[in-house]
Amino acid sequence: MRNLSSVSFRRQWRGIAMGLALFHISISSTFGYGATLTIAKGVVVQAGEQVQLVVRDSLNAQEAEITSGKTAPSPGDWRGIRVYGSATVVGFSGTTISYGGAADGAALDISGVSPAINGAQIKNSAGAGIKLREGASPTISNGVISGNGVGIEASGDGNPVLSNSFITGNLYGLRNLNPAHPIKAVQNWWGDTSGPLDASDDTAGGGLYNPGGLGNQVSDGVVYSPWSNLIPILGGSFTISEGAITASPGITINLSCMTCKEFRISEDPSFAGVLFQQFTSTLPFSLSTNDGLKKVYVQFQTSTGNSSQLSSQIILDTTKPTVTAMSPTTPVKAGDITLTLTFSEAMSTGTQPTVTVTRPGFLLETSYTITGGWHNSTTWRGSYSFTASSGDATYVVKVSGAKDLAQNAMADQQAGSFVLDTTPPTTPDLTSQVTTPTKVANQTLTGSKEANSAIIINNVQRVPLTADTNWSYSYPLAEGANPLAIFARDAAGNDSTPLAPRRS
Ligand SMILES: [Ca+2]
Ligand SMILES: [Ca+2]
Repeated sequence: MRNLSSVSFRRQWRGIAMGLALFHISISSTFGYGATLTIAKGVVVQAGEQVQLVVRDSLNAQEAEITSGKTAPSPGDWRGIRVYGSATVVGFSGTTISYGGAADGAALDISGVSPAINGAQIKNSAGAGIKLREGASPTISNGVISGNGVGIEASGDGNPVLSNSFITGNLYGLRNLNPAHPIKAVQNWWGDTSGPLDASDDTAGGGLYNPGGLGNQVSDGVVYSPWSNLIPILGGSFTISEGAITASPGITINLSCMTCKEFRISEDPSFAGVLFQQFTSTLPFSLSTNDGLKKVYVQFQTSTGNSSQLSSQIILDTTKPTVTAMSPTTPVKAGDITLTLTFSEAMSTGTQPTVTVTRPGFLLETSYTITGGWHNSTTWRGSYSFTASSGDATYVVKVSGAKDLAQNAMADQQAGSFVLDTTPPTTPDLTSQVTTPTKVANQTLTGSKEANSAIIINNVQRVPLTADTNWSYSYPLAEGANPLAIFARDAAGNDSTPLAPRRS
């Protein structure tokens, strides 16, 4: 025997298949501080022959499996888990412990402490499934205790409580070695509606007697009545492999239930016309074909005919996303141009679209790739630094490769176009005579300009952008000197050189 205590301090076992534990594993505070082992959901611990997991401090076993390391396991392949009274925090939640109990031991042997054992499966132990000693008073609920030599064996004067559990297929169900100190075990399923077999008539002493019980056997000192006439539905749950959204109506349902015999699936909560089928852990299912939010209902049923129902939901989206808007829409001048694309729906922001702007040419078109990223789930922004040498033209924006949340890829799309104009307008002309000095406060200024340009006088747009080639403006003079800076501005925002400074 060898202790691996030093490796187990404050350790978490995660992942799948821990491999084989070849030696006894002791969780104990040899060096003066608390040793904690967490066995996380999904971990499989395979115990080598005669291995025992000894808990003197703290064990948090979640939905993990602790089982035989043999490919063809059988009861008694390993010893089991021994929890000593020194243990502080111990819990088993959804844990499966199987094929332990070698040497007439127990899969789970607890002395003097009272861990919560909820939703656990204790199966196929050669000896006891659970052994309770020295006042151990665990609460065992929603458990499956099956295929063991003895399901639960209690000695001492503890007050364990067993409820809503499935106790079948054990050579002996629940044995109380100290019947003078009864154990509370009502509302459990013992394998038959007739209840557990209690062949010992101790009714004279206040005990129970159920010689006709076809379920697992119980000893005196077990308060098993009332028992459950129905198999409890334990661990019933399901998930949809595809998650919250899918691009295809064909989905995969993953089912789990420890005690169910049958199930059925439907988008109809009344399951009209849907038959129960034999329980299986994975099943393909076809959603109704129209896009939208689908509610999926699963009903679990046991062999006693009771059922329970759960639902989940998934969005079916078979529609490819598109770009619905693009900016800029007006002409742009040289500089960093920000291109904004608006998509028809929330997008998968882990995927970047390929965005190019293309200048058509007689022989060869020129393309620039826009780099950018998602601004939010529906908006993508990128930029490119355009110069006069980029080439003035109408640029076509092409977008491809973006995907929606269901991973539908967009079709290659021409999202729109914009004009790059890096050429300033010609300097406007001023043909009206300006008399200076003057006593006329409003001077009408007129002249010629390039079509599609505005006239800016002293940094204020005085004449809006029009196709006209003449302009006129009544300029209000201030008292004193009125220097006039006049230039033209085109639609892209390019400014002409100003007219030579005038004074009025
Ligand atoms: Ca009895
Ligand atoms: Ca879509």
